[in-house]
Amino acid sequence: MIVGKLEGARRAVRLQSELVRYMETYTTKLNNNDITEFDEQGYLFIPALLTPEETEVLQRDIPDMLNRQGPEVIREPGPNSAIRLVYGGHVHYESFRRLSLHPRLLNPVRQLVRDEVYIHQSRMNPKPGFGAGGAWTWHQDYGTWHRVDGMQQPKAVMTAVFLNDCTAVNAPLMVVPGSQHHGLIDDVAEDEQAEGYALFDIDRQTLQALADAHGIEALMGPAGSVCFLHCNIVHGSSNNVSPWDRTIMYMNYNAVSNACTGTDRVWYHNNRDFTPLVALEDGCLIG
Ligand SMILES: O=C(O)CCC(=O)C(=O)O
Repeated sequence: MIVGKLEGARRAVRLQSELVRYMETYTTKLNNNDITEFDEQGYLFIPALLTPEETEVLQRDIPDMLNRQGPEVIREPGPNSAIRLVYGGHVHYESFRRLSLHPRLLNPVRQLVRDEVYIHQSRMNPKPGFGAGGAWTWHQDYGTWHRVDGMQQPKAVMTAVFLNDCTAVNAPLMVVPGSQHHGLIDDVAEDEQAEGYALFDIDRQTLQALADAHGIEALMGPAGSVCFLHCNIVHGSSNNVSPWDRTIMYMNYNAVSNACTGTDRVWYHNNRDFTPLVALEDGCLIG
């Protein structure tokens, strides 16, 4: 079996009627079943929420992002290593600014958070192939945002926008469904490898218990898929030994009523502009 092509999913994407259905549904709002699924599972995965044309507009800016030289670019440990993260794309690139205001992201996020939202941070994780893109140990993003940025409540949603196909073999993002119900986990250690960003690794016993109780799901789908993730969901990923890159853009939104009180980190980690975001038109990426 050739894994990594996702032909079935792609065929579905090509079906115009299917596409129109997605766009009409998600431009306006999530239905009650979607919201219940998110509240129970801690994530809501929508395959091909962006069309191939829209996704291509975003993909075009990846090479330039990978050539940036600023402190917002974080490398894997070691000399001449690959890029692990690029923060702040929604400020530096018009395409990602539009993505951050896209109604197919913003409207669902507002519904899931039950509030107006602002961008807490955005980051691209390119996870290149041939082993260059490193693993992510199991963690909760709220762990960092609460401990470091002073976010008071877990009223934030991460959106994972797939810029490449994510398959079983190119190190997909993995989640422990329902783990957000356990709240902020205290059994953590600050990751000393995490230079240029902060990460709190969940200890093995806790992860074992959570995984035994809830299982682990890999998030897979074609480029353009989007997953909305509760900020307390436990997640991680392995390194990418396949030949295919696995780039995900994370747009992370916080409720305006839950604005962070910390001021230690720079804007691209902890954005201090809490102005409620206003969605653009649905065609904003290609218009
Ligand atoms: O993209 C991945 O594989 C994991 C990234 C992640 O966990 C994070 O940025 O918090």
